[in-house]
Amino acid sequence: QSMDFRIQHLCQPANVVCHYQPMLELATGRVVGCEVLGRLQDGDKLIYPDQFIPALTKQGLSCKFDTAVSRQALLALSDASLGSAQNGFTVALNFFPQNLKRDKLHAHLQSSLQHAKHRDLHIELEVTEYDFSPEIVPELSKLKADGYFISIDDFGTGYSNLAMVKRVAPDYLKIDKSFVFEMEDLTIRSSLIPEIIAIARAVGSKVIAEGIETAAQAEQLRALGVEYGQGYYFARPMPLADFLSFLHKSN
Ligand code: G
Ligand code: G
Ligand code: MN
Ligand code: NA
Repeated sequence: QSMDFRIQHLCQPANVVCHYQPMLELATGRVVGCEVLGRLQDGDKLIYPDQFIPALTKQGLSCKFDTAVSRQALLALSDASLGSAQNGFTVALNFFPQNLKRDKLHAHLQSSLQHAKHRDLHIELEVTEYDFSPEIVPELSKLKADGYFISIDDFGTGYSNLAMVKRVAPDYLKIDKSFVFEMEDLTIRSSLIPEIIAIARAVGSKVIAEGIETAAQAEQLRALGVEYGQGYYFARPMPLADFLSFLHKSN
């Protein structure tokens, strides 16, 4: 099919564009890290994951893509001036589950990992709850022992087994944005967010809420004890230069 062919042609490191979305500490408003989101440059326009991920995975290009995004982001952030956020700045990278193998990760990212380590960047590896399966647990445990932070993304939408979640003891659970969107229409009693927070506490994880679009949501989440947040209310995912000026203005 022509879309598949187009993606195969475009999926080269030179066409990969990283956008960075700030992650804030809700209690202080400080930017403490960012999530890296990959796009593909197609002539003068960008194409977004929804449009290329199916073709990418179908054609076995998922590793090529994850590697190109991670390398570009780690090298760029290792070189950037992060101001007062530089100590322990957290870089969250999304990975397809098949690429979250420790040996594979080290083989593909070695020099960028060296740079990141040198700059004291904390690397957070995101796996969606949907992809959280028994086979991945031992790999996540190894990665955690190596010093990576692990987060379960889109939490609340998948089918994870809590015993498995507890075994990994992820550093972060990321509350899926659908729960944040519906928050204002619901009373807190009917929202699942307090239960998600309780699970996080039980397994020793901190909580990141994504999809925060209003001040009211940010405040409600902060009051519930959610530590970190991301969303359009603070900033959209954006190119590196814009992200760095946002960071310097905020902190
Ligand atoms: O910002 P946005 O529309 O682009 O992201 C849509 C989805 O694409 C998200 O679920 C995100 O996890 C996924 N995604 C974005 N960048 C990457 C990447 O570099 N690797 C992987 N595996 N998924 C990504
Ligand atoms: O699935 P994952 O959480 O990795 O991807 C995050 C996705 O959410 C990206 O597509 C990103 O652009 C999007 N996103 C980030 N903040 C917001 C927000 O406040 N509102 C909405 N609608 N989408 C958001
Ligand atoms: Mn994510
Ligand atoms: Na998510």
